[in-house]
Amino acid sequence: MFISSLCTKEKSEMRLLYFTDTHLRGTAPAARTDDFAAAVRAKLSEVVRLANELKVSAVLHGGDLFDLPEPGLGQVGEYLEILRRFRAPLYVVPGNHDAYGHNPATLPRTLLGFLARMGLVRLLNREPVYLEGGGVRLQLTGQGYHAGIDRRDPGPDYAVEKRDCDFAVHVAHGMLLPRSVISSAPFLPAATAAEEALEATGADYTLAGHYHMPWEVRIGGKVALNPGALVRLSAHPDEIARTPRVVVLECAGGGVSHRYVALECARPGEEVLSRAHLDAARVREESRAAFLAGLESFRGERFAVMEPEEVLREVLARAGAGPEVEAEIWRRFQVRVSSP
Ligand SMILES: [Mn+2]
Repeated sequence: MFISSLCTKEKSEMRLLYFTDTHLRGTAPAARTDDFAAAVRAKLSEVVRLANELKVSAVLHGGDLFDLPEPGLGQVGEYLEILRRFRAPLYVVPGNHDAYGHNPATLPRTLLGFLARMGLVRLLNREPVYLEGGGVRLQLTGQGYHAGIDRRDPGPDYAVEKRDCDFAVHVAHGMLLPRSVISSAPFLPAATAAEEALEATGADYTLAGHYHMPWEVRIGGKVALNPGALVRLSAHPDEIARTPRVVVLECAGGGVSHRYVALECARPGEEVLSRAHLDAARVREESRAAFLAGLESFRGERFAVMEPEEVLREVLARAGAGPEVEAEIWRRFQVRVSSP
């Protein structure tokens, strides 16, 4: 009797692992100075090891699994080999980068849609999935990115009804942010206040992806959070300063809680991100502008057209070269033009 109740208590728990915005791709971002592919492989391996060690019931991904609808399969194939080692099913909401033109209707012809067809990932939508284990019944829903998200009432995208379960978790790929962040970032084209979403939803946890910086809002017993992108792609100072992490949700003893796990393999931002490419791009832009300005003055002041023959004719006329020199120049010009 005592032993059986102990066992029940011990078993009465369920864990989930959540990570987001992996942006898997075949090329390295310009801001990265390290062996990017090796860094991504190490991160994914650590996440898989953690999920398997914790014996999670499901792994959740908040979208932008891929950086492109059809990323390079050589590199991404290596990443997927690692992700296949999750012992628990991998649930994903499609992010804007996973689809063409940010349009979820294009998913069937994307890599994410293909993986879902093959049964290698499961796409989460508003149709609830119920996970049961250790005396816990958990409701899982998702909302992928679409053109109207964050441009309408939060209800249809961020609010779910909690039905016939102990805990409800909703995963969404959209610009869900704390009010304080929205008011300090007026450049955002559209955003939804996490506080409003929490008021509207029945979910215990609302897990967001899309914004790459981490945040968390708690109202009453409900939590909305974004652990931040798993992979740092830009050299924004905030990106350099943060450590990529995942979230572990634990349902136990009648309650649900979460903790962040920072990736051990993630190196300090200064070691893997550089702003040098931004400086290089600025210098390139300046020299391009200078070149175009020079070209414009060259055209305007000296030559009406840029046809090589016309320019050469003009130059010869001004130089006052004799007929022999001119003939030789035209001969050489012809040779140059006709050679590949
Ligand atoms: Mn993203």
